[in-house]
Amino acid sequence: MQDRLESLASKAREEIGRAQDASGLEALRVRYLGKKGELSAVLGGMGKLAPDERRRVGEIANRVKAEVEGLLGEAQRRIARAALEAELQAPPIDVTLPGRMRRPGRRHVVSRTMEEITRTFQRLGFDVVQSPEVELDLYNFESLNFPADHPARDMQDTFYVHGDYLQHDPGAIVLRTHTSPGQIRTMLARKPPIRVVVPGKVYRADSDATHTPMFHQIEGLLVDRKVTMAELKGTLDAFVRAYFGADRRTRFRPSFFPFTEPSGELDVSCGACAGQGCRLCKQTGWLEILGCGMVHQNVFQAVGYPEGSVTGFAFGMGIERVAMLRYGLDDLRSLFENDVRLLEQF
Ligand code: 2NM
Repeated sequence: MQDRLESLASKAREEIGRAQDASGLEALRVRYLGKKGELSAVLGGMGKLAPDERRRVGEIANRVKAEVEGLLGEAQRRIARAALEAELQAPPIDVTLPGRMRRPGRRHVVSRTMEEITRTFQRLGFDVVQSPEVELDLYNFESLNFPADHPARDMQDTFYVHGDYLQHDPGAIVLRTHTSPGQIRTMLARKPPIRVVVPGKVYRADSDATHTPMFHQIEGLLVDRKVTMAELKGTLDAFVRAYFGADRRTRFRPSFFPFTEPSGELDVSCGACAGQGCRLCKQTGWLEILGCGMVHQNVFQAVGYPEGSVTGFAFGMGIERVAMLRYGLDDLRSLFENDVRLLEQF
């Protein structure tokens, strides 16, 4: 038994001396001193010894155990020292190196333009309303005084989700072709006086240099008793000067829309040439920016406002078009190609 203890001690000296890392050392501690370790295995036979022998072997066992514990502690300090040394020898971290820059993104120019225009109308007292992009024919066309055979209702122009345009079905479901159904919904939900703008995406089956199947609009509506065209002109004039700048002039021309009578277009003097004529304004000195008019009484009737009880004005503009005029872009599609070289410029 004494021999076995001595050989255990010499094996432990050698193995612990060779240990290279903390986990290897822990495995050795378990193997020699653990409950089911080698020392326990040897001492398991002590019960059979005579009392004298037992005392003698016990003393040796205690000495061996103490030695192994000492060796383990020593080896642990040696390994920790080596680890620190290795860390100190490694190439130092250069704390003066610049960090890896993350370039911040930015809002898309269309989103920005929409937000700026929306904010301008908010300052003029308009509420901002959201409305569904998937819409009933009833709200997109029927309530807006579009006749059953109006070309905008054709499959060539409108995306039908459900239903057939040939049936002239007001229950048909379409992707809204303008945000006007948002104004119909507002009139159905509120009582005059009403002052709202509805910004958002609209969809038309159209695609070329100046048209994309999805684009953005903002439309406005003001309804009250005895609203006149003077207020329409004054409001849109104030918007143009607030958004484009105090030095810009405006001009109204007659036009036609099913949902307004009379209807008009608003031009703003060209900012690139101060109205002298250039490429941007096609030598006219004017930029066409929105359509507008006095809301047709048939529209009020469709939302249940008694004939003659109120008047109002409405207007609508294409965000992409305004952004192109404001920033001098010549291809609408460039706004949707997501080329960062273009997007970064705004
Ligand atoms: C435009 C031009 C003129 C318009 C009319 C309405 C409603 F719902 F009140 F009838 N909403 N938007 C309107 C009027 C839109 O866009 C060029």
